[in-house]
Amino acid sequence: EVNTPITPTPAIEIQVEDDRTGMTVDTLKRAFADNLYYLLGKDESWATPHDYYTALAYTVRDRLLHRWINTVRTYMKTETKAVFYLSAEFLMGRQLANNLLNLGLYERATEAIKESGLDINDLRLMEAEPGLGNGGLGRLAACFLDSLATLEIPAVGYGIRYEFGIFDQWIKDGAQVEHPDKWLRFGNPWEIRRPELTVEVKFGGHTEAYSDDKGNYRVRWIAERKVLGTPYDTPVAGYNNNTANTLRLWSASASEDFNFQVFDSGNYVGSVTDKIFSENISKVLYPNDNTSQGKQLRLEQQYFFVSCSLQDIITIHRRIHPNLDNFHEKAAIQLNDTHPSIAVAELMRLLIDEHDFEWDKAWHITKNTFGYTNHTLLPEALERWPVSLFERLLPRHLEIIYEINRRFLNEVRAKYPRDDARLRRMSLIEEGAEKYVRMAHLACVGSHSINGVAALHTDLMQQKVLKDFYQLWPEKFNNKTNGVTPRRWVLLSNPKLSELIAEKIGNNWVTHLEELRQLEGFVDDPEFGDRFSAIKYQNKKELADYISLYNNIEVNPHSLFDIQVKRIHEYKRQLLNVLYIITLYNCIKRNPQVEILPRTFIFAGKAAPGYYIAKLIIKLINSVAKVVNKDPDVRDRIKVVFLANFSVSLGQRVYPSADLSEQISTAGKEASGTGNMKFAMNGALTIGTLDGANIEIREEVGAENFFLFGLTAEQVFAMKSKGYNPWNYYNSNSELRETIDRIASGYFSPENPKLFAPIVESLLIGDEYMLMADYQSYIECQEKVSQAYRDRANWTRMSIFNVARMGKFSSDRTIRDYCQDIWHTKPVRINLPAYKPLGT
Ligand code: T68
Repeated sequence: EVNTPITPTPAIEIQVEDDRTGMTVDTLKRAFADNLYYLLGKDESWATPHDYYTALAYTVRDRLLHRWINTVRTYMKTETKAVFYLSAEFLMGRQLANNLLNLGLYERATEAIKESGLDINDLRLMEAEPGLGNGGLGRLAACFLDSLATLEIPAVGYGIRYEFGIFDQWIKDGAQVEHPDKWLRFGNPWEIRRPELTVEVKFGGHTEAYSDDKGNYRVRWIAERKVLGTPYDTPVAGYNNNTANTLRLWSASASEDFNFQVFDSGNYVGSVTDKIFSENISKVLYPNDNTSQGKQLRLEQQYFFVSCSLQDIITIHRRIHPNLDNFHEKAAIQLNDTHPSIAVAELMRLLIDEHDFEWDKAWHITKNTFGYTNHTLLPEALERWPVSLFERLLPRHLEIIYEINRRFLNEVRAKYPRDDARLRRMSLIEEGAEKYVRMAHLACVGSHSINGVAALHTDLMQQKVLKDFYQLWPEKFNNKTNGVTPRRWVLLSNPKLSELIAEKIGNNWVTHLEELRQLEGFVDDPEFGDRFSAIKYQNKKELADYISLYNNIEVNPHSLFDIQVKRIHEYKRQLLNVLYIITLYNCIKRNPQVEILPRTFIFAGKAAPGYYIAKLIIKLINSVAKVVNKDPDVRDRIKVVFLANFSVSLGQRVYPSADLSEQISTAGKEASGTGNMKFAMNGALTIGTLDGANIEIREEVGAENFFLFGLTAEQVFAMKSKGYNPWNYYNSNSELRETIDRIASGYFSPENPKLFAPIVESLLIGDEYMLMADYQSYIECQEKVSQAYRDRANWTRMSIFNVARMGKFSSDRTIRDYCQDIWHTKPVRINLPAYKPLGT
């Protein structure tokens, strides 16, 4: 069962009613029936729920196509600058309801489906979620596409059409088990394949020097193999406007003529193997977030989609402009982390080798085209590729990178004479037993803008990881604090709250989130407060039903819903949350009569399949749940729930149901966080450290409406440099000692008492993420949370302040800032003429 969103603004109408573009209930109903019959070849005697979903999806897609075609046509006529967002991940979430909402069609489609004897909520659940991302970075790209379309900015998202997205997570005996994500099994009605736009991508081989007919020194790249990239386009509708931008994802296949060469030599098996190698490139999403695995196939994926995309952008440019001289004036290409940073070398190669540019002019265009967004400071996530791998896979690019580096180091040398240490630190090549190409350095040198994703993150980036680059080019650096789209994360996920807000302040907040400030006028209105908290209760009840259905655990919707949903990672410190649960449990075991506030602890999140400790933390959460949930002393006052297979869709249920949002990363480690924003926008209070965007959220909502604890980033660094010893905390804090001893004793794993020893060890030896240091502060802060929740009226007040003051964290604001400071792009209004069929 899913929520019914509201449509607060009247939809823009188009002038002509016909089966494919008409927006009335009757037209929609007829189109739905026709699509079922003619596209799927079914009627009601055969159709499955999935068929009905597909028929409705095609009905919506037709309406989208009309906007899409007009958008593309308008962009081709106007010569304004466009944004090209290159990202290895786009975590789009389900499309049906979001498209209905942005088109202003939700209510009429609901009615049309109802008149067809069906329930739109059943149909919505049939859609497979396109999980083409790991977490924050991929979802940010999706929120950005929504905002770009809503702000009417010409934009294309470029990425990879993975056949298998992020794995399905099952929980078996409390542990994570990965299953392949077969999201395309029943087809994808939202995409359109464009075989005529297929491009070729080369790999391997060697380079040759030659002189052209003017006697110029030139290089040609003789590749060893070629792969084809075919684009699949998905329209991205703006909210309540006529814009439909494009998400263009590339799928890899074998290049036919290349295979024939192998056939001619009689190597049949070799040719088939080669075909499989080619198809492997877009087969599967690498399931790591915030780590770089350094696999050859991953570099192949990166180069594949970058080369396809740049060739495509150049083709688009050349349809409108006579040459590439003004490329950087018409195209702003943003690199979503370093995953697409090979684009710097690839654009240079295309300009010099294929479009006859001289180095300096090509470099000017390249530098002014690219912007680079950094998403992490964690050393294990910084991408570096062995030079030997580069040489084998991209020999021409390695030459170009060496030349970029030679010129760059000359510039550094000129500014900092006799500073060899600095040259070594800044070089694009890391020297050592094995040499590496540093992709962040390539991205910095090849871009005119380098940005972090929250104020603290940008600061630390400038002072630590990219310090030398900041000293050399301070003007390139800027901050763009992340945001999330209020369309999906409030309007679609929390229809009841949206309706209440609309009743009080109208609908403008959906595209101007700062207007939520007007809700502050209602904080002392008891009627508003009651309705606000009744909505939270309703949302919690719905999540309780979900938990009952999928986890077979009964939770009390009157208890405090304390929720931590995000990727499982040591730096995010799900384990600290568990330590608090065990502390509470110990407290109850010591004195079963103790007064404690009823709480439901909810977790969800995937662990990278090769991340041993993260998977063990999942097992620990479930093992603690098993003990706590059934212990009669607990008397149902504490419940622990791990929801399997966290996803965008599950997030849409979870964020609106939270009382408390856990944002407890070690200060300095979480670049921004975006879940923190989704929770607060839906009225959850945050318990958090001064990390990432938490700092700015606290600034906005007010310190009195935020539960702060823990060391600051500065204190973390100072403590580490003095020599941090977690044993001091173990020895001096008896509550902490009991908590750790409880895990170490095997109490939660009687069948294997040593099971969690590696977790205990991670705390007592090194404690990289300083859980021991923050423990006491966290426990005390959680006690304040419990006290605060007892005064329900005041809690609701604080919760309303959170919703009212989250305007800054709309991705519309973020995108406006990117447009103004980095991309220099302006909106293009799309008008929607009546559909005029060919030949009429
Ligand atoms: C996240 N990064 C940041 N990376 O951790 C988060 N990494 O603080 C921030 O809010 C978010 O980006 C958006 O800026 C990621 O999500 C990855 O998923 C990732 C994927 C592949 C390789 C490395």
